[in-house]
Amino acid sequence: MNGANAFRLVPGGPGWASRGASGPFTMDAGWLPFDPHPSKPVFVPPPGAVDAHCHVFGPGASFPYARERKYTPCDASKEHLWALRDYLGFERNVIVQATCHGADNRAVVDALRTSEGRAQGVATVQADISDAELRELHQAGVRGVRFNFVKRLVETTPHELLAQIVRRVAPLGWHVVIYFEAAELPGLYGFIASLPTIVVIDHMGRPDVSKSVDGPEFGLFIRLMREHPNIWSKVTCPDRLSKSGPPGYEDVVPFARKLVDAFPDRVLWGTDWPHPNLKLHMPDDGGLVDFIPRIATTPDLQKRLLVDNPLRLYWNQT
Ligand code: 0GY
Repeated sequence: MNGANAFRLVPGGPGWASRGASGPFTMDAGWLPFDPHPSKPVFVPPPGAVDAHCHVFGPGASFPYARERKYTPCDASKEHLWALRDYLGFERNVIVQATCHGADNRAVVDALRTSEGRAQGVATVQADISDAELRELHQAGVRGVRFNFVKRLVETTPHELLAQIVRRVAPLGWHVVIYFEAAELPGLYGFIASLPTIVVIDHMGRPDVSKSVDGPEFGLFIRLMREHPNIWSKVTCPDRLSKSGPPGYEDVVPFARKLVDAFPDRVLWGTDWPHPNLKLHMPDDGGLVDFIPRIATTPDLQKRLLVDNPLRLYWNQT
């Protein structure tokens, strides 16, 4: 993209739409690529805003997808991510390692290293990772590890192995990001509560939003956060949780708003771009940004959610 052929990648513009997977890979049949025409949001994020949950996929020709993956996505490059960041009015990203790359963090590390300090990351590591490899990830901007308990995405890892990983990364000041579905929380409660680091739970612990926000299922999640001041939540992915559907995702609002109101200093927000594994609809990324003021209803709550909290956790800025 240099010289006479230079053009600026803009969401919805030339070169934006997904071309599928590259290299030796074929995108899964039925896979929905990211929105080719995201809207420009009406809500303007405060200066310094961070998209604290997003991914890069490949491109497969440069960063091969993992052998053990459960899906083959569309390529979603760092250049696309930076263009989306600018278009949506954000300044920084937290890039989370996705399961299609297994424990091979090269695509994320490459994005972090070339982000000019505007992206930090969350990696997937195995218990036998060397100290030198951990240091290298830290130098690139990795500040957390992700444990995934969603059975359609990964094979189960014993808690003891995960605890070993925590013992390795805690001295670096890293936190643990955990992805599970609400039905699994009773079985995971003790393990999560035992973790000594900051713990960030993806997508509000994936509540069943057809149940009451004041009922026992979400009540257990609230109790986990209330009893453990080291536990944070991402108020992300209305598109994954909603049964009422787009564009309003009305049924998700009470859940996210409850967390933002109760724990304003322990919530994060992100697009989840490029939205892996959605089969029914692909969210409009601009529409997701316009969801923010419905769950963080004052400028103060919006600033904490989008700026203060992620800068404290990922950039060590208080
Ligand atoms: C998400 C959600 C999903 C996928 C992954 O790492 C992943 O593959 O996290 C999902 O399929 O629910 O947060 O990206």
